Amino acid sequence: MTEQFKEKLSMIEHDYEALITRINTPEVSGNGVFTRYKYPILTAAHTPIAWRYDLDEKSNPFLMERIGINATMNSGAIKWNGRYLLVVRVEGADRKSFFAVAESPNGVDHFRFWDRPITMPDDVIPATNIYDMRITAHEDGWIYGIFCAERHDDSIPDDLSAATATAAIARTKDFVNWQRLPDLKSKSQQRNVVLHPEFVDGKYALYTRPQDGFIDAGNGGGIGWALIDDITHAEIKKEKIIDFRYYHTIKEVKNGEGPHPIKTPKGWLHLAHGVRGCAAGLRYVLYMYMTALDDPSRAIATPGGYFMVPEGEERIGDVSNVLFSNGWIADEEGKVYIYYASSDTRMHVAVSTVDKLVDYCLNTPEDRRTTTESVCTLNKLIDKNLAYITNK
Ligand code: M1P
Repeated sequence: MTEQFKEKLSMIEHDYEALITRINTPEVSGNGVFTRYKYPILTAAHTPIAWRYDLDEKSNPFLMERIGINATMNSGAIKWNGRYLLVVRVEGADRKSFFAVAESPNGVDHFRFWDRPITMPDDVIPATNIYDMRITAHEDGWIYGIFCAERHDDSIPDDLSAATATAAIARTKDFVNWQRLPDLKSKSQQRNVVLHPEFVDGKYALYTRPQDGFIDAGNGGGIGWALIDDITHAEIKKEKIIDFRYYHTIKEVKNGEGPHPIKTPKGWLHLAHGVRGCAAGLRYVLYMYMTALDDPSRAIATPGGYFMVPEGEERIGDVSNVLFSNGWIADEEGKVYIYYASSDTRMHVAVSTVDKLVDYCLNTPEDRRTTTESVCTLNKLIDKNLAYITNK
């Protein structure tokens, strides 16, 4: 190895280690509901050097990157053997996404990718692209990953952008070896499908997102719910909408379940994304809702408006003005680590607690869907505060 090559390699390795071991710090300001952290937890530069460079001087004398990585985004999450694991959607420069596990000892920094990406077995009909895995440690003992499998829509052969979205299902015990099950059978296209962690009426339960086309939710209506007899041949026979879209709200155009809900003594906490159109294109924000413990499909709290929106550098990326979350972890102490991607480019964490999120859901006024009602809601709080201040 020449001195020059050695020097360049050690610089690359040094910078990489500095990035991986960088301490993340909580942002001081905020709304009290959650705390953002200063640095993204995963970027394309966090992917291992051995994935991007050919380290042999003979075949790569200039030590240039050979395989470009474009983004690290929409990640499933789970606490596993005491470590915070993300199943990251890594997108190559070739626009293909794949899954790779990154783990951290504390949930907010030191995320390091495992040596190899996940080799996901293909379905009977191989997909062109797979992405956005939701992870569920189900009470049946398996850890499931449900993700979108995208294929060209061959019924429109002349349109190179025509695609179909299907929910693909796989399960694992160790995140290395995955057993692929048949894709979910559904009358409509599906994306953002999530497995509920418990049996409901003795069946597997799915949050769904029926959609008319690959992009358009169309008449899909919102986030759906379906009970599944056999997860090894999953088929939606009956589907109902449990979280509707409405005109002039943050979810007017589309919505989709995020990670599987967190069980709390007061109900199931849900995180989802809502999409609206504007002159700048589509705007993706995160919102929350809660459902009943005895029936996870029955809403008991629907706080109005968004929970989180893109801020600062989060606003800019491959698909700007997007926050998307498909992973969160509630740990033993009641802390909640919300993992979210900004603008389809990088991963971040925000930290809250189960108690705060339940309080947020139960006490944030609903969206009553007109200006008059919003002003009325606002005045109620002002009246209460004025009375409180006067009587103090
Ligand atoms: O580009 C924003 C998001 O668009 C899609 O989400 P949805 O199906 O809700 O519109 C997905 O492709 C997602 O990966 C992406 O982040």
